[in-house]
Amino acid sequence: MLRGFASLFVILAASAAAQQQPTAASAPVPARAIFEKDWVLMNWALKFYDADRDILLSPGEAQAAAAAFRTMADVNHDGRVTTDEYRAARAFILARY
Ligand SMILES: [Ca+2]
Ligand SMILES: [Ca+2]
Repeated sequence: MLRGFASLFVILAASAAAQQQPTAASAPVPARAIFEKDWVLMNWALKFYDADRDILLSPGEAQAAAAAFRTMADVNHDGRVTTDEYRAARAFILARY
């Protein structure tokens, strides 16, 4: 479980870094990966970001959802989602949605 969080953190950090570069579209880690690892986030992403309602997260939909999740989770606005921030955001989603 901790390993899962650790790799998620790496993915989130990598996505955040990629977003600040003009080549974000060719980022090696798909935003979708963070949702495929966690059904809570996946359900939330599908509920709010599955724009065409096909119950699949396209790369564009996943990117929008990942960006929204980062904004929600990064409470101290340092551009990174720590394990604690990730856990808090997941708990918030689980409780609220
Ligand atoms: Ca879709
Ligand atoms: Ca942060």
